[in-house]
Amino acid sequence: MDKGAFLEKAREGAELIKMHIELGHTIRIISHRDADGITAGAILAKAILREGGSFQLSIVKQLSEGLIQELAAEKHKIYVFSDLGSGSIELIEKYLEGATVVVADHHPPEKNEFSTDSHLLVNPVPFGANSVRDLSGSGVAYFVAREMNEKNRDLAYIAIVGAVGDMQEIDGTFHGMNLDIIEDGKRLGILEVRKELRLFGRESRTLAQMLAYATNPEIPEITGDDRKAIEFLRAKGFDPDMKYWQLREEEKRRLHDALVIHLIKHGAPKEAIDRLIGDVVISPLYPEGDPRHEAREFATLLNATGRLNAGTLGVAICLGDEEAYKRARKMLDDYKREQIEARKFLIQNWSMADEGEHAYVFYAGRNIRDTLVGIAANIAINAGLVDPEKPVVVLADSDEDPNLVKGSARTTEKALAKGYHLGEALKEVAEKLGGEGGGHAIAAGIRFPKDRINEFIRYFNDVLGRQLKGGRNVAD
Ligand SMILES: [Mn+2]
Repeated sequence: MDKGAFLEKAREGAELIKMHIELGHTIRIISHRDADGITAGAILAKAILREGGSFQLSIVKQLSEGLIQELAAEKHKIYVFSDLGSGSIELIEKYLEGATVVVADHHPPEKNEFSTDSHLLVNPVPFGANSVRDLSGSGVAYFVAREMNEKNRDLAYIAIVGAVGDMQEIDGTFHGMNLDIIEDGKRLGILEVRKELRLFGRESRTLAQMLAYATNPEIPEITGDDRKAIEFLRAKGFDPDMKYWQLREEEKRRLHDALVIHLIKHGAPKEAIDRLIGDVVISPLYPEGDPRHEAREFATLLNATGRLNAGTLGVAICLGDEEAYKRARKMLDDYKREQIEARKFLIQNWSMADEGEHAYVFYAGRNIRDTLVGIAANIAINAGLVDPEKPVVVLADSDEDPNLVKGSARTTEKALAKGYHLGEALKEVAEKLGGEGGGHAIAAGIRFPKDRINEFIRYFNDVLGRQLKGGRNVAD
């Protein structure tokens, strides 16, 4: 890729932001709610603070037309979009015409440049970068920040956490301009890249958990089986309760060898082995055993704050706020506990579910939080409580409005093959009940008045029945 030309764009973006800081304008930042977007937002925020500027930041799930209109109504002089915006160039031109806009993103853009002079796209893709491996949104933000001030090189670790969150090194190694960020970080002594076991949990999981929950790659006959994981580790002379970070270098090598041999024996493909041992980024800025010490665990923590609508808490964590870190940890623990309790409640009370001709409907009242109904419906399927060829709906009282229930429908590929489309079904039923509904064929949601649950059950079964008779094949 043409790095020089890309860096020139980053410099232009930096100049625009600095100019508005000098003018005393608040920099309006909008960033994506995954780990990449959260780190990108944090990098820009830190860079602005460093120049003595002020910012206002939102972490959002996506950039819709409505949101851009709302942003326009705020009437800021400058908007900076990070890890999003490349797919909304025309909408940005339409609604933010009078303002300065910098889009610092890595997604393939709608077009290579804005047509408005005051709008700037900083994106490596038009310069030949591969958006999924050469640079992430946090990386683009990093280069803009570095052009604002050399000191911002100290954000290199946060930038790499974002890259890892986007799985830019999924094949086991970093590529493209991610390597330049790593160089900066190494030079400052704030990060290290090791050839290590890339399974999740270096800091916080026991070796047994690390292997039993391994998904990327899966370990044949061990993934999903705690007992087998423990047996494997004991047989190779490891304490299954130790954590990876506690192993001596020689022990790590012995574990790698044992796992590679295990994979080869079970006929795993070469790329699975490449992905098993590879680049792992750690930072001496945090103590060993702290999830922030290793990039993947840090990214997972940030992703979770985003999903719980607490992305700005994630940003605060990136900025080094210890209180924010503690609050996020507690939030995640609570969330995990609620999930476990929801699962227990569902399994113990499943006999209360209404089994109709085409669907199961389970009303949980206030016993399951309305944010967990989708997870609950999946639990019903995965725990074997239902016939997998019949869709499942879990309903719970709405947290926001006591007169409403919120529901999620889930099903399996097997059921879809029969012709069901849950999104279309819930949309139709919601219209009849005076609610809102829709979604994908396999997963959909609905909200409707609580006193109409019985009608819901009847209509939903009817609509699904008609879908079968229509004999339509589903693609979604
Ligand atoms: Mn991204």
